[in-house]
Amino acid sequence: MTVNFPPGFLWGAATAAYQIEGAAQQDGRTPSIWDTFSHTPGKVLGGDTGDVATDHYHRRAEDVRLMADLGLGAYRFSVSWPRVQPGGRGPACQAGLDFYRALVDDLLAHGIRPVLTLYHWDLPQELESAGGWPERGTAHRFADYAHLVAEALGDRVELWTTLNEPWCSAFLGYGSGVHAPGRTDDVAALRAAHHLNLAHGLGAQALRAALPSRAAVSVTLNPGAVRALTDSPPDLDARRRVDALATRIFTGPMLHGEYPADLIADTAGITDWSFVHGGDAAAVHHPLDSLGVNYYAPFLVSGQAPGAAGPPAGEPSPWPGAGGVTFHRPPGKRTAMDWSVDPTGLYDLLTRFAREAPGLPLMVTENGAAYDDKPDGEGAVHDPERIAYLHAHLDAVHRAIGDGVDVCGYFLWSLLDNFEWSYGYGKRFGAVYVDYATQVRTPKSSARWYERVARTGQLPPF
Ligand code: GBH
Repeated sequence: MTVNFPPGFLWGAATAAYQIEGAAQQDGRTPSIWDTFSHTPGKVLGGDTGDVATDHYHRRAEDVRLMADLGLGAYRFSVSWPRVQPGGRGPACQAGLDFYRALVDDLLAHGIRPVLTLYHWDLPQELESAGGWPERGTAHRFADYAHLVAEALGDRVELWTTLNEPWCSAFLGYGSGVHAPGRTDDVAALRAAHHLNLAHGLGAQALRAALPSRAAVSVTLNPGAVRALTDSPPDLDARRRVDALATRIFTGPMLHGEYPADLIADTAGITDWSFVHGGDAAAVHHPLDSLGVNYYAPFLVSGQAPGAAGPPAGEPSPWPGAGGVTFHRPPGKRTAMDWSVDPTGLYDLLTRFAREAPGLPLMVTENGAAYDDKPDGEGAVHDPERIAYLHAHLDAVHRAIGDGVDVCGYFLWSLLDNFEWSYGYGKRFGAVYVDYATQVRTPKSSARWYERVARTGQLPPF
């Protein structure tokens, strides 16, 4: 049976500025929290930094030609805030804007739709030094930045995304501290989550005001596909708590105009949420043109019976208010990240949002896997596991579409091997292999497989 996707379905690949651009100190760019973090010993594996990354800042034209060669219809990239507005406030940096304008022009010249994300985790360090996302002012700075980029690129970019995965920014950045800025403070993490919601709302309003009416405004989340270990009440309660902290803390205000009552109750011992001002919920609840869903792997959780001893206190965690929850290693195949391979999680999320937000188109803005790719004697890179991963997940997307879910596109993470945050360059997610010593790009066999899918709109038999 051939698996056909609807006509007009967007086939793309995704990247993020800090992971690929390099040129960290060029043309007026100031440091972001990821420059500071990666240059702090012990924070990133191998001491890797994004100083050079895949040198995309200098190889932009070549990379766009590569996308065209791979038959991509769309490219999802992020703008580096400190490159276009050094220090995070005040006037634009023209050289920074010129880079993105040239990128967008190259894409359009090759018939590739630019999908622009304003914030993929690289907060200007100056704003972190002033308090970062736990401070309300950062949301207002973000809205100013959104306005500035919309003024510069609004004539040629039609798909706009405010934030990428605010969960990671809030809870890995300020809760567990494994991402920049590396703080470990539950209250700060919850405040950050709210101010990211607010930044999304104010940013979306700023975009609407500056963009032509045909432009679409979206946000990308990494909603949790959470499974309970058993059907026991404590396990189901653990699932509810993790779902609130992973997903509903964002979809509550963004899609429904309020924070979930159970989330407020679960976190009552940590904060009274007085940082949520009257009017914030309405600001966050801005009508969206689509919702971006990033998916890699599910969570498997269990709770504890009433009266059981709690987990050791004091361990930094990205799950404030979910102290009694245990995270398990799901059975089955895994990737080089040690994440399990479970396409049903993607199907479950897509059908859930179709029920929860009827009429809101969904877009899979990231999906992919890391494997230990190595060139063979001829320099070719064969990655059959990645092809199997992509095939299975695209099949899940197709199944959701068949069940009536409006999914309008799919973006493979990632176009290129790149700086995988706290794992550095050791983890390769690319469809294209990068030899970091020479910056030579070699499409892996998965890239050629994906090219066929993108060009035909069809999954080949497996
Ligand atoms: C995305 O983050 C990012 O948007 C992208 O920049 C990144 O390169 C890509 O994915 C690959 O990592 O941490 O073991 O509990 C995804 C981050 C991955 C965070 C899954 C939560 C849950 C499994 N998410 N993770 S675990």
